Amino acid sequence: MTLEPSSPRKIVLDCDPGHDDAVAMLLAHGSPAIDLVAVTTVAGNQTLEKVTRNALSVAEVAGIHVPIAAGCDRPLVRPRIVAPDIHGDSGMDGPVLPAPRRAVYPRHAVDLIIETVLAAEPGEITLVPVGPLTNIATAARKEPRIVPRVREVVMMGGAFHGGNRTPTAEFNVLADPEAAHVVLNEAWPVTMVGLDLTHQAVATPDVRVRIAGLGTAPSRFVGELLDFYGGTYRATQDFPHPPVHDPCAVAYVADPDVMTTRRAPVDVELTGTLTTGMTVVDLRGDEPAECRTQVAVTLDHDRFWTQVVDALRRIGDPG
Ligand SMILES: [Ca+2]
Repeated sequence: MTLEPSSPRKIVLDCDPGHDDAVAMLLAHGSPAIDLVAVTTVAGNQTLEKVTRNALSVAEVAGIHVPIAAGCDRPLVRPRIVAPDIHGDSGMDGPVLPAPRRAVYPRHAVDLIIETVLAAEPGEITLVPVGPLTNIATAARKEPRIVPRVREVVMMGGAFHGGNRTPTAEFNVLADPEAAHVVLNEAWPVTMVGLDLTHQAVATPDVRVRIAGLGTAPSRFVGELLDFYGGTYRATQDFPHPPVHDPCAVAYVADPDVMTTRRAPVDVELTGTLTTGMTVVDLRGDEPAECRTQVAVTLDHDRFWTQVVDALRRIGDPG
C-alpha cells in the first residue's frame, strides 16, 4: 500500500508520563500530520501504576479518546529504576492532575501493540517509544510478524555523545538496556532521537510565552508541567531551561525536516563496568549508504516549538 504524502502518519505512542511524555501525547493528538491510534504505558519515570494514571490524566486534559493500555511493570532483566528527582513522586508533579473519567484499556499494552500492527496495512504503523523499550522488545519477541509490518521505530532514547543518568547512558536505555538491544537489533528501521538532539529542544522563555499566550486549559497544564520540570532540571542537571525530550520523536514523524539525521550503526552496551546502557554509535568515516539505523543530530528549534504550539492551538479547550 502506498500512503499519500498528505496522509497523517499512524503512530502508537509508548510512554512513561513523565512531563515531556505529556507534551509528546499532546503533540501527537494535536498534530494534523499524526494519527494517534493508541497510547501504551511502561514503567520508567515512575511505576507503571503512576505513569498509567498520568497518561489517563493527560487524556482527560486534552480530550484524547484513543485506547490507553498499561504494559510492562518492570525491565526485562534489571531492577526497576525511576526518576523522582526529575519528575517528582507522582511522575508528573506540578499541575493538579485531573481524575480520569475513563478506564485503562482492558488488555496488556504488548497485545494492543501487536493487534494494532497486525490489523493495519504493512508499513502503516510507526512505533514511537519514548520510555524504556520493554513493551516494544516484548512485542517483537512475542509476535515477530510485527517487525516487517512496522513502518519504522522512532525512539527517544540513547545518545552518541554522553548520557544523563550516568556519564555515558541516557535514562530510557539505561532503565532497560536488554530491551533496547532487542529493539536496535530487529530488522525494522530505527531512528534514535537521543540526548544529542533533545538537549536542543529547550523550553526557552519565548517558547513559554507562546504557549501561555494560547490561554487554554491544556496550554496552562503544559505551563505548569514546565514550571516543575524546569525547576528540577535547574536543580539537578544545570539546565537554565529544560530540554523537552519526548515530543522530539513525535515531531520527527510529523515533519522529518524538523531535524537532521545521519545513518549510522547503533548498538547498546550490556556488560560495561562503567558504561552499561551506553548507546554505541559508529560515526566513523562516511555515512553508510545502507543502514537500518539512524541518529538525530540537529534540531530546528523554532520549527519544533511551532509544531507544539500549533498542536496545542488545534486541541483548543476540549472542556
Ligand atoms: Ca519518557
